[in-house]
Amino acid sequence: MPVAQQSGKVLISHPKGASAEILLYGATVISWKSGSIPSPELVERLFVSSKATLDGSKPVRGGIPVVFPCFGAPTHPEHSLLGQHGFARSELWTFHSIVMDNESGVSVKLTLEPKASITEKFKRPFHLSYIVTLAEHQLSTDLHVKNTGLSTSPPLEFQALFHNYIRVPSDDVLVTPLQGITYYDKTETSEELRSLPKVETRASVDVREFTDFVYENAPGTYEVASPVSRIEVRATNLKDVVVWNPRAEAGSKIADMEAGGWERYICVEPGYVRGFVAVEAGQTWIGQQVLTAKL
Ligand code: TA6
Repeated sequence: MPVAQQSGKVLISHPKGASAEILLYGATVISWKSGSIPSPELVERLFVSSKATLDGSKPVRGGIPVVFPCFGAPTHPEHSLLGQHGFARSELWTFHSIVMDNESGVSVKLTLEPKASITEKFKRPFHLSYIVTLAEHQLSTDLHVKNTGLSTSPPLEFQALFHNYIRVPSDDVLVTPLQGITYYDKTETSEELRSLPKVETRASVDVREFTDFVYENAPGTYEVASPVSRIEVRATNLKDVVVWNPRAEAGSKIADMEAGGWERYICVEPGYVRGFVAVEAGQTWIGQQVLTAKL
């Protein structure tokens, strides 16, 4: 059965064995099992903390949380009542339809529309569609943001990001290519220093130390390589990318982080988070990522 729904999840499977699970809460992908051409064995590619809350009472610690309409603490006046990373990851989405089901893969569509839990904090009209596609060695996620306002209404301004928790040994993972890219270091202790642009000098970025870097106008295609896995992240309309791992000092303070969890993932998060996307009334913006298992 390529698509099934059970206990608040959508389960999709590929004829050649790959699978994914999407929690309707937050439209959070909480599992992606895939092989690769050099290594066909199916392995879990995402990290979800064993202490993650999956009952819809708080955002999932792991998988692929959907960040919308703001990244981090809100900075736009229309987002001022929202929490960190916005509301998309902490609302119940609706399973809309099977978009594709053939030998090349399976696509499902989830939707989110204004409802009281949202409109009490976010006043702009919108419609979100989230399309998750599973291929033999790939998983892609497309976020469609439509400004459903009247033609006379102002543009809908937002940020969006796919908060990927990629399962790897964090002491042995390298992200390329980021050399020469401007970034903002959120590990700095003052707002002044956090706002200071730096330039990445390393040919490969590791997360052996506490890392929380927002790379601006980044290449859009990234390789996340470790001795045991290699994932390519290819982003469209997502000009920035965040690399995050809290390491022990910060990670041990995260309530729903399993003991030592920071040793087992890296967050490589394509997004549009420096500045805001502006979508005119009646128009739709699409941000996409394609994750390919290469090892
Ligand atoms: O994407 C990196 C980041 O913004 C970090 O600063 C850290 O806060 C992480 O997201 C997790 O945020 P969360 O709200 O899920 O605890």
